[in-house]
Amino acid sequence: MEKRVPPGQILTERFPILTYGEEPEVSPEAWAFEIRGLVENPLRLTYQDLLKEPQVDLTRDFHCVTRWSRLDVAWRGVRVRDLLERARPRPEAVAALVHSYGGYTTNLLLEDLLREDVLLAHTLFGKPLPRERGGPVRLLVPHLYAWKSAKWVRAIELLDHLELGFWERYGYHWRGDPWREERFQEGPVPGHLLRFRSRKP
Ligand SMILES: Nc1nc2c(c(=O)[nH]1)N[C@H]1C(S)=C(S)[C@@H](COP(=O)(O)O)O[C@H]1N2
Ligand SMILES: [Mo]
Repeated sequence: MEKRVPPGQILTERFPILTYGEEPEVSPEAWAFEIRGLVENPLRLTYQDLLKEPQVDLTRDFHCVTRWSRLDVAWRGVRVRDLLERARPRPEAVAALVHSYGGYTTNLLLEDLLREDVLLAHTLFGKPLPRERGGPVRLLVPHLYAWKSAKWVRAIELLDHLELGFWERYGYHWRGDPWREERFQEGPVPGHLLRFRSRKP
């Protein structure tokens, strides 16, 4: 049997809610999402637009870096990869900073966003995504720790370097793979990913 629980994680039947700071209030009518930065074709979607895109149902395990894992969470949403293909990232785009309503951010590699199970999720267990879960729409990145799954997602900004997000600036790992226990950043972030190394003087 395939191992389901990453090292150092404890299973919970509960599904805790983890939000740092205020919970933003964003109605479906007010919600809009953008892909911007290093793309040929910047893209903007409303909630209605999102529902017209091809829909994907996914059941995935959810791993929080604070050591709880919840198995078999059922989501529905739109593949980020499909939207990125339409936005056409420029060749120099390697990373993204994800922005949420309320100011939360998290960084990802473009290749992590292009995985087929990365969604803009609007439905959880068959119901509209509740506000406290990031409704109307959150990012789902199930192969990385859950802090990457930005709630109340507002934009993906493509960049030619890694710009650290909210928790990453506090010392969380720049990538966050639960199977490698990438919880905290020990040592420097790989230099080739950072702006000050990628820009020639
Ligand atoms: N905008 C925003 N997204 C966020 C967070 C947050 O504080 N703000 N917390 C992250 C963390 S640490 C986790 S574990 C998951 C929790 O998702 P949940 O509250 O649906 O369990 O959301 C992530 N996304
Ligand atoms: Mo978390």
